[in-house]
Amino acid sequence: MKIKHALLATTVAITSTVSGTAFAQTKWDLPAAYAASNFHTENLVQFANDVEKASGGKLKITVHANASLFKANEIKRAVQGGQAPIGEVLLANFENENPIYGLDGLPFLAASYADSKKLAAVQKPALDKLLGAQGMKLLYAVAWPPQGIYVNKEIASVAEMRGLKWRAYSPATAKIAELIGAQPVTVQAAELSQALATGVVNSYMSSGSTGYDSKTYESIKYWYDTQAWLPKNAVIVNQKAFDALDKPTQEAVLKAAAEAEKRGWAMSEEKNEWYKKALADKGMKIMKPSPKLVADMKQVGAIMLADWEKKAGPEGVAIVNAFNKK
Ligand code: PCA
Repeated sequence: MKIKHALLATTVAITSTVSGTAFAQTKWDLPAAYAASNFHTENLVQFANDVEKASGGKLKITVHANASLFKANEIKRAVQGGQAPIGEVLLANFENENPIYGLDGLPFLAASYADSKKLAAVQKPALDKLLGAQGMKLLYAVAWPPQGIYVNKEIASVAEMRGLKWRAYSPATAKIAELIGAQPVTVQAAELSQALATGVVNSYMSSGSTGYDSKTYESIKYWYDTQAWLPKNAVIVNQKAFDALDKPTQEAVLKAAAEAEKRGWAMSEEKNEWYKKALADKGMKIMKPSPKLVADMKQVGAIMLADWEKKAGPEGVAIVNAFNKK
């Protein structure tokens, strides 16, 4: 592990251009936690290509998909400590560190793309401040498609979900299990296929995207399209690594990041429809949740928001109020 991580340190190599002039090239490894074919990862690769082009080859970013360098929960700390100069994280995974990170992981606070964009805008200054205090910088954030319920039987209410073996990916998804009487097991996306295949879990909430990537349709037949929340992936950079770049390269990174954010949101919305069709083609039943199931889940959301506001205090409440006014 030590040797592998040592290789991640920013490397500067002297590269020759076609014309023969030498220039310093910085190489960044970018740990990411999701499948190479996932739209977030594809967007990251395009971001990396754009940076390389716009910097005239001065900065080369290599994306390492599927948690191959660091586990999902380790990426943030790796970027903070400089073991990785840059990385992609799921913000909601870090709610226990600070509630602000978990704001977009709360059921039914922001449950459409439009609301999710508004939430992202009011959350951003707080995220910038938090990450800044930890020596990092937020480059861009993109929402996953809306979260629904994968379950191995038909359900019409939360009462019918009691006792399910529930895969959680964040503190909030574990809390949902607790509130509905299911048994939470935390499993990150890279290990989800195996957890499903071995029967460690038989239910979870996530997007059509992760159901497709993990081949959930091989063991679970129903997905209830509850459209409960849209958690965001964020690309974060170690501030010192960023500051070490020359000005034009920094600008190239920021410009490519702004474009990646815009492109990523569009991809997410577009692929949401595609993933649902793809799941149905694989034999999965895409279900409209019953009014009772929706009402039950909204109650879960209300409890979680109240808890969140208590933990987050006045700063958090102010952000939620600003969102509600938008
Ligand atoms: N997929 C990720 C997080 C949210 C999502 O849609 C996962 O299930 O791990």
